[in-house]
Amino acid sequence: MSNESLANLLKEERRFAPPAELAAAANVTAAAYAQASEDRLGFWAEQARRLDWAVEPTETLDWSNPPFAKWFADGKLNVAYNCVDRHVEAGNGDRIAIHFEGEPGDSRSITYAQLKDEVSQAANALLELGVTKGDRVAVYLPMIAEAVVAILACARIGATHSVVFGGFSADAVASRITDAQAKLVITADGGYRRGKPSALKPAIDEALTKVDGVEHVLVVRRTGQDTSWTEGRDVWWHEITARQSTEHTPEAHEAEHPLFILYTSGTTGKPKGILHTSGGYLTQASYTHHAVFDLKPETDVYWCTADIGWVTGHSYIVYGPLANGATQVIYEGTPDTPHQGRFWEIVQKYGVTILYTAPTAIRTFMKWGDDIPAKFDLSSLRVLGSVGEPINPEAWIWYREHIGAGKAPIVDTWWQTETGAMMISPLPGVTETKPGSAQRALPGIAATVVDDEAREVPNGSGGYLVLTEPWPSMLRTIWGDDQRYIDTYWSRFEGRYFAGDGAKKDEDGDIWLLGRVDDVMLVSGHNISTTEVESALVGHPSVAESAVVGATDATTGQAIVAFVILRGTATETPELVEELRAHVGRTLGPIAKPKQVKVVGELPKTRSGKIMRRLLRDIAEGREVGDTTTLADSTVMNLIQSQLPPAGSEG
Ligand code: 6R9
Repeated sequence: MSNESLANLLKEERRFAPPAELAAAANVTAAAYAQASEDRLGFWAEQARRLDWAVEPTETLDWSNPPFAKWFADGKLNVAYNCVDRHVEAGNGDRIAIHFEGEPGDSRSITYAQLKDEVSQAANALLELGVTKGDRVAVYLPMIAEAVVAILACARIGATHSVVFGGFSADAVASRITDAQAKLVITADGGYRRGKPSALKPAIDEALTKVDGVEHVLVVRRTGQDTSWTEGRDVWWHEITARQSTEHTPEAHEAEHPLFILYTSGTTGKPKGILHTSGGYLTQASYTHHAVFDLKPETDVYWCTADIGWVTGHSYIVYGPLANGATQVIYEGTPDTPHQGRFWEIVQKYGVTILYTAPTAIRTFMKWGDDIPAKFDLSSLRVLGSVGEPINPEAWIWYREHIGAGKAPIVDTWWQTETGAMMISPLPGVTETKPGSAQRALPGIAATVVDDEAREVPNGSGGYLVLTEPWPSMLRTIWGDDQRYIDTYWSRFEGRYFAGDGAKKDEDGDIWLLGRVDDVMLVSGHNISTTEVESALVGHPSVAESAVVGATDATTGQAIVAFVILRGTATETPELVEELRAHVGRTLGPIAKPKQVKVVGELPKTRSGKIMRRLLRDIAEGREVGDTTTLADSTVMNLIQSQLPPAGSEG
């Protein structure tokens, strides 16, 4: 089944050569692959020179105690200096670092010189509040410029930040603060979402009734809403920063100094505190941002639509772009406030040239209709990125045609919180792209697909994605739990990093991601990937989105249950449900035909847009729905359940 279905996926495959103009002036050419494969460590040592080091490293990789890596270990640098000060010193202080666009329509443009002053003041404020190098600071903020300033201020003084999604509940925040033993929390009164102020501080107040050790809460005033106040503990950001000097001398920190902890989005299991350090992380974040987006800092306007609380916000809003001196847009709100063209209005307003977003957003835009982006001038866009999930070929083609004017190359970037930066992706000036494939490991990165016995699979076959060599921005451990780090990532296949994703290599050796292995279904002895069935369903003109799970079945082991959201014009009928089942059967083969197709209005997703199939499995198997703390919208599960007949009454 698996090879056959891949062949089906590829049957209608189209390939797109890089635009000649882009290729001719590309930051990175095909030569990079050859250079890196001849001397991988030499290649990364050269990339490390993209940064300004206070003490240049002489060592590249120390892998004497695997899986605990040290990169550039005898070097010293200040990450915030690299992201801000050095651009000012190079004469680019007047360049815009951040165009902030608030949801209500307020906006503010911040130059690198201003950013340097604000980061220095915030760093001085943290010092005044008793935060020192090695302390942990929790950050719980909306998508506002102060989030970037707060993160860089921590980096500057060597405090390790732990950013927690603004959408997480008090309990989720409390457990993360406790695990990291944070000394200070930076939050805001609230932020704007869907046209109204949404409070943040009450979740911190509640969380702090459950944890010890937090001395101060630094509060950014964003919405001006009423905010309860604990005298002596709470401090207004604007008051304390205003009285600080704009001078702060950045100290050089060791390359392996802990930069941040980020708890994984947690579609399954107890959250893991992923630890990233400084020099190797910044090297790869900077290099990949330069190579994969072909960033020209003098002329490009870059926009990553991720939330700052997700690793994409860390590596591709804060560290990568700012290390590279980029001008970028940060948008606070939702894509449909006040109207469904808000993203395209922002692209037009700022002349965005590089856009980085997620497949879930692209499918939503498809659902809203082609006429919406068509109303705006998107001609500035020259590179389009995708991240977070496999992008199905239909969404890929739509993105290219309706957003990229049929010209802009799409870079489908595979990576994880754990990898810190991009690992598998096309290069926009080099790769002939294939809709739906992340294609090949970036220069300096070693990835392959193996079977159960850790044997590399031949082209045209599927298995598990593994990384076979250490890389500079790799996680160093799970905070406080080295054994769990070993067990989770390095025990499944001896000496190799197990990513937890299924993948296939096509006849050219290009990699196609197939979703989390926990989600793979076993139907009558056949492995079937949720991604492939979902992709087939979304290929039907009536389907906007879908999520597929395997539910325990007495006859087949697991049976395929598909949840679908219909497109605006389609209505649910027994004939349509039958037609969708038949459509999957025709596309992938009869074995992949869903046993049930359930039409729903919404799908449960994390704030970063990943479908929480675990919760759908609970529904499909008639169980009580499990832990929903990482869900973006906690009402979704009730909505889905109310739309469906009780379990057991059908199929
Ligand atoms: C950056 C990020 C990691 C998981 C990863 C995989 C999925 C991310 C993808 C992709 C297919 C892509 N994923 N990018 N799958 N193609 N381009 O998303 O980090 O939140 O830790 O999630 O996301 O399953 O293992 P994180």
